[in-house]
Amino acid sequence: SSDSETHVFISKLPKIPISNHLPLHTYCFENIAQFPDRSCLIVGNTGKTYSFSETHLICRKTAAGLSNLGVEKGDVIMVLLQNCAEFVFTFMGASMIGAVTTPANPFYTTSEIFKQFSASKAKLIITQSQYVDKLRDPGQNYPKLGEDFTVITIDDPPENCLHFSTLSEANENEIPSVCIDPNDPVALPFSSGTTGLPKGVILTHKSLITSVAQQVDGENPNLYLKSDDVVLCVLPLFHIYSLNSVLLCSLRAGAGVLLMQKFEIGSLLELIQRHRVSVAAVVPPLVLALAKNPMVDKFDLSSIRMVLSGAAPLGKELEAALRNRVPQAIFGQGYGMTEAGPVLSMSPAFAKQPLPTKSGSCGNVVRNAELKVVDPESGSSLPRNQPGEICIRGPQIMKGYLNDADSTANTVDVDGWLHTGDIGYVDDDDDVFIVDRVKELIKFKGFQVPPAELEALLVSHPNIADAAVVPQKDEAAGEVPVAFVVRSNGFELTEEAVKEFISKQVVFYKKLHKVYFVHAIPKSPSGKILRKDLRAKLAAS
Ligand code: AYL
Repeated sequence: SSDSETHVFISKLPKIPISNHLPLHTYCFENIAQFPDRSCLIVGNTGKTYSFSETHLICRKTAAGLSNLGVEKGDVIMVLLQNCAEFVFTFMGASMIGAVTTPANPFYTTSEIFKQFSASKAKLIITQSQYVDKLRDPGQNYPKLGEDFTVITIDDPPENCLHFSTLSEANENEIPSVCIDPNDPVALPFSSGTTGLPKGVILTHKSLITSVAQQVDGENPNLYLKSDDVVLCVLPLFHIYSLNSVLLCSLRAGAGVLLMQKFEIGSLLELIQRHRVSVAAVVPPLVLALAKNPMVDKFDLSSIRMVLSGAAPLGKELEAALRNRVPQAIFGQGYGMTEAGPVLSMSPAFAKQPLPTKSGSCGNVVRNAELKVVDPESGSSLPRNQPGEICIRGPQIMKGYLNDADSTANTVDVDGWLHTGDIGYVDDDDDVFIVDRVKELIKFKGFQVPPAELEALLVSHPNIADAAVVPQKDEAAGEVPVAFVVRSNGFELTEEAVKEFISKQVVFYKKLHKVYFVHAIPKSPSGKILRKDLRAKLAAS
C-alpha cells in the first residue's frame, strides 16, 4: 500500500526536544545539582538511603572499579541480582565506561544463565553469594568461574569471588575517558520477541534516553514524576519495565526509588506506609494481590497518588477492585515491549496536565513517535477502531537483536516500523487498546515464557517425538504454559514425568501446568505449528 493510505497515530501532547545525543548516565544525572541531598535510593529491607550525590559518586567509583578489572568500552557484564542499590551502581557505572549491562533473572537455572551469558559474551557476573553455586559447574563447553570469568558478590564473597567493594571503593578519578556514540549499546536485555528463542535486545544510549524523555521530559510530562515522589520499585530491575519506567525515569526526574528485594505483601504494605510511597508501578498479578488481600485495610496507603500497571493486560474488574482500596490514586496503564525501548503508550492521566482515559486502555502513543495498526494478513494500515497488529517507529526502538540479522529484519521492517505481534486498535479519542496477541509469547505474571524454548527442551527428551507449547488463561497468572506432546512410538510417558523433566531445567514461571498427549501437532504446509488451533482446542475443553 502507498504511503498516502497509511494511518499514523501520534501523541496529542506536542513534540519535545530530547537530549538523546548524550550518554545515558549524563542524561539521567543531568539535573542532580538541583536536588543533591534528596533521597535517591531507599533500600527497603535495611532502611539505608543514598542521596542523589552519594548515588552519583558510587556509580562513578563503580565505573572506575569495573575499568580496573579490565572492563572496557563495548564489553558486556551480567547483572544477576534481585533489586538492590548495587544493581543501580553497576548499571550506571558500566554506562560511564561505555560498557553494556545484560540483566538476568537470579532465579534462572544454570543453563538459562549460561545461554544468556554465552550469547552476550559477558566477562563478569555481579550477583549474590546464594546464587554462586549455580555458576560453579555450568558443564563442558561453558566458561569456568575464576578462569574464564570473574564473579563479584554484593555480600560475603564465596571462594574465588570478589566483593563488590572492589568496585564501589575504587577511585572515581580513575575513570578512563571514553567517547560514547548515541548509537552505542548500553543495555542488553533478552527477549524472545514475536517468535523463537530469547535473543539479546540491543538498547542504545539514544533509545533509552528517548524512551525516558518520552515519559518524564517536557513542560507537560506524560508520566509526571516530582522530586518529592517516592516510587515503588518492587518489580524486578532485570526486566525492562522496572529498569526504564521506575529507575531511569526516577533518576531523571529526581524522584526517590524504594528498592524492594522481593515481593511479600506484608512488608510491601509496611514499606508503602513507612516511606509514604506516592507512585506504584505494578503488574496485574500484584494488583490482584492488593485488591484481594485483607491485610491491605490495616495499612495507610493514602500516600499513593498514582498506580501504573504494565507488562500484561489489566482487566477492568481488577482495576475497579483496587480503585476501591486506593480511591485517591490515579490509575492507568503503560504498554511496552522490550524491543520497543520499551514504552509504546502511556496513560495521559499521569501527565502534569492530565487528560482523561478509559479503563482498560493502555493510554496514548508516546510523544516523538509514530504508531500504526496493520492488517496482519495484507500488511495494509488500518484506520481507527479496527484491530490489527500494532507497529511503532521512533528513535527509542532497539538497534536490533544481537548477532541475529534475520530476526531483526523480521521484526523491524525496512521503513523502520517495529512489529509488536500484539493485536490492538486506536479509538476515536486516541486511546490504545490491546485485545490479543499474534506472536508466540506466553506471559506468566508479566514474565516472558517463550514457547520455542520449552518445545526445544521437550523434543530433546528421547521419548518425545514432537511438541507444542501454548498459553492457557489463568486467573492469578494471566496465562500459564501448557504442552501438547506426541510420544515416540511405543514409549510410555506420563504427564508427571514430562512436567518434571521441564521443571528441572527452567525458572519457576516457565513450568508446564498441563500436558496433553496427542497423536500429531497441527502444522501448516510450511511446517509452522498452528498455535491458533491448539489455543482454540484449549478454549473448547
Ligand atoms: P516484554 N497490556 C497488555 N499487554 C501488555 C501490556 C499492557 N499494558 N504491556 C505489555 N504487554 C505485553 O518485552 C504485550 O504482549 O515487555 C507486549 O508485546 O516482557 C509484551 O507484553 C512485551 O513483553 C512500561 C510499561 C514497560 C510496560 C512495559 C512492558 C515491558 C514488557 C514499561 O511503562
